[in-house]
Amino acid sequence: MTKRALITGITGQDGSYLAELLLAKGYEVHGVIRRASTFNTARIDHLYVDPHDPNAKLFLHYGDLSDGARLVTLLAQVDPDEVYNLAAQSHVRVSFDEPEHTADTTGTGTIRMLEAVRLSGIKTRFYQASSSELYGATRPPQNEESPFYPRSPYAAAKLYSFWITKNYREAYDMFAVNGILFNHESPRRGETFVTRKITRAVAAINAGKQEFLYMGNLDAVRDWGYAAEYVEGMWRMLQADVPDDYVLATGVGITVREFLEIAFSHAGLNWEDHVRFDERYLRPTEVDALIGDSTKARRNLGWTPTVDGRALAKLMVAADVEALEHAGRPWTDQVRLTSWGST
Ligand code: NDP
Ligand code: GDR
Repeated sequence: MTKRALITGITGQDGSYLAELLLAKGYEVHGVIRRASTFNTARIDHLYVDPHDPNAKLFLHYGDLSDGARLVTLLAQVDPDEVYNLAAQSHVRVSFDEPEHTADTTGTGTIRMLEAVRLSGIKTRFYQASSSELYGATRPPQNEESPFYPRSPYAAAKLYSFWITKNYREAYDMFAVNGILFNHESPRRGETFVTRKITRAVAAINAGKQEFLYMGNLDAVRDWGYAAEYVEGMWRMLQADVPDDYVLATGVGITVREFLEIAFSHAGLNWEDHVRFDERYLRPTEVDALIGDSTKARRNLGWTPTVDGRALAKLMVAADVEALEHAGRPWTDQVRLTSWGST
């Protein structure tokens, strides 16, 4: 029997890798996309086959986490075996500018999804994209037993989503799990997150198209892993015998400053010649250090990450240099680069 999955946030970084993974495993994949005035499917265009083609396995549907009724009709129509709730306003700095919108999408959006599962009467497994931002001010290393201390409107909204997912597991006996994922990156990472902002700037400076890069707090420590490996962990959580919550992390923490050093030197550049400070990139409350302990996922799920932040800096610089030299190339080329870079 072909398994069916529904992914919210399929047009994002993780959604695109997860869709690839599930299609490769033989799933029929349904993605929720937002109606926009311009195309927003660049990350999944290489996977798309005309739905009239009998071999089509990827189907896209309009929907939005702010529209609960639509989520009910969609879940009833698709009747998926697995639901991956990846959609969110996912930028921490932006959540201070748009706290109410962030609460609505990143927080209330999750209860709309869970209620849609319940009200549509379908039997499905549910994955919630929880985050290491939940730990906030808690000192590293952080694991499933560490206390939560959110430090942004984004993290507070994700905290609600974490607990409501757990509550639906206990209250309605749903197979609903939280993946508490530490930062994970790739050549498909959104351009305003710090790693991709740096690697795109390195490529532009290397090509003589840019001179300076304006940055905020360089002392923050993050445990950066590789998105393609993290979506495998999401899938494994939904294949387990018992629903449970898991941390996914590499266990290696480096500062933003070190990521800068590695990224610039990979292109033969000195970061100090090009990086300038701009206070607009500071956050009213910062998360100083996140370094995860993923022992539980390694032991119970057999999940083992192989790419850490230092390797990622090089992999992503190589991908952005290549992308700039061959503007307009489709994402498939970046997939090839990604595989190459991770070895
Ligand atoms: P992205 O920001 O790349 O993607 C977010 C996705 O959510 C996009 O597809 C976006 O659509 C969609 N979306 C946003 N708002 C809505 C809405 N109201 N209704 C429907 N769809 C919406 O995030 P990532 O892929 O990096 O992350 C995936 C999830 O995992 C997010 O929930 C994020 O918060 C969480 N997370 C991410 C981590 C990371 O390091 N990447 C770590 C821990 C958790 P569109 O393309 O139209 O904007
Ligand atoms: P984060 O990712 O907030 O950890 O959330 P981001 O890459 O935005 O910031 C990481 C750290 O870098 C510092 N920083 C800057 N950040 C950005 N974006 N731009 C800058 O110019 C800059 N200068 C310094 C930040 O202050 C921060 O300390 C990501 C998101 O993917 C969330 O959705 C996810 O839940 C968490 O990771 C885990």
